[in-house]
Amino acid sequence: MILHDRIAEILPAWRDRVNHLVTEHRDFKVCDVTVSQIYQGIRGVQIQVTDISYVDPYEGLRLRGYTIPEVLEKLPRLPGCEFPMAGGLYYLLMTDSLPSYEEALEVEDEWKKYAVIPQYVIDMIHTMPRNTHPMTLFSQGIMALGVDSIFSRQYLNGLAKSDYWIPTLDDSIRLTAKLPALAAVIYNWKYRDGSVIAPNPDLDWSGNFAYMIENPNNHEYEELCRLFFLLHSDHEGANVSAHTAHLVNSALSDVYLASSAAMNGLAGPLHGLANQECLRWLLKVYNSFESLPSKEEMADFARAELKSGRVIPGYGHAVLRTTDPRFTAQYEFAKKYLPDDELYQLVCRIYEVLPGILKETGKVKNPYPNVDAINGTLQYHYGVREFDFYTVLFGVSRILGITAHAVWARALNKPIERPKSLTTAILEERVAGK
Ligand code: FAM
Repeated sequence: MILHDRIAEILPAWRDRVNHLVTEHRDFKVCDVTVSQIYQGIRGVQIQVTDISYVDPYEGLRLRGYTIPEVLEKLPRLPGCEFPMAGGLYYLLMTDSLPSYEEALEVEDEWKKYAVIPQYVIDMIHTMPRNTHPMTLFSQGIMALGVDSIFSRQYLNGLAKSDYWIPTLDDSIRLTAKLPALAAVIYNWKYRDGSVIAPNPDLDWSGNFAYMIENPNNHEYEELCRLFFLLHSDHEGANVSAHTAHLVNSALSDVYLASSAAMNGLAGPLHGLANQECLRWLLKVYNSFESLPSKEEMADFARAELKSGRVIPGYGHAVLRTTDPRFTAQYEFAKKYLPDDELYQLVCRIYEVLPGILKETGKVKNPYPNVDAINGTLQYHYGVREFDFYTVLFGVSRILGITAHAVWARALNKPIERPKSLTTAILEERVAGK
């Protein structure tokens, strides 16, 4: 397959670069770790290398070196579509180059071969209690698909270490192929009549999700899916979900196990679940006013929230120090497709006043919006109003990046991860100079 061919072509040069660093500069010190970092989430400690994506504090996310505007401009799109095919994005993440139109289509065609969800997975989901969180169902579904792991089967048969990446890529293509259908099975069962709608072979990977949930605004919602799935596909290698997948996969657990574990991390309120909190807050603001608040009213509301010790969801970021370009891309989408939507207008009003107010606090390092400040508004507009499902959409997209990290970790022969933990007493002795 085209992804195998391209990776096989570029892999020797990548292995040479890594071998050179590890053999010629093995003792070069990358960074120090302080006591406070150990106790505060290993924040800022440079523990990972990944070439799939990088988050620059001032430019935001770069995918394989390309900024979000560049990716949106350069990736191939289907005729009549405004946003790129996810197949082209996956080619970019997996290899280190932009695909041609034909190459992007080839990934899409490969996905179509494996897009259908086996009946046993549907049955498993349908036997769960109705109140099961959709992220639990998503994680379970991914694990259940893993019975067909090619990596796990070949590993038992004595696969050479230098070839681990090949069945990891096979598994990655088969898993990612099924994600829109898996998400649609969960959505239709949790919130609709449980119909299972087969993927439409005439549609691309992203557009198919809109089709399988029978979204009435199909064309525009398909476009939103193309944009959303692109924007959420990766965000460096050390956030909770990416790092979890890397860790689990480093034990040679296959990508189904690793991706499922990643989704369990993404399901946390401090990570992927944050987007539903943002929409909840936006609706709270919306419901507090009879109409769109004036700038002064909005400013008073925000100051009162801060005074009562609450954080303003959708604003701030651990790494970014500017408006998240993923926010900007969706903001532009809304400006074009839903300019009269009142929630979108509220997003604009908040964007006008909130950075100044957060700056007044003197402590918020990034007073600008992150991607979650608008994500839910767009889904809500198109009738996807089940908040607890938003993280599944995030997960569908993020597994594109996670599997690309896994393929490259195996291709570059990264070993099992095993950092060292200390005891409080050891730290106390060290700071006392003993
Ligand atoms: N509203 C109020 N206070 C905020 C704030 C916000 N939006 N963002 C940061 N602060 C406060 C923060 O609580 C901290 O206060 P204390 O010193 O009193 O503890 C201070 O400003 C310094 O924080 P920081 O260094 O600027 O941010 P952190 O790196 O600690 O935290 C966030 C980053 C994203 C957790 C934080 O900005 C926040 O809580 N934002 C609101 C929730 C949110 O939007 N989450 C989604 C994040 C999204 F990008 C994602 O990962 N899905």
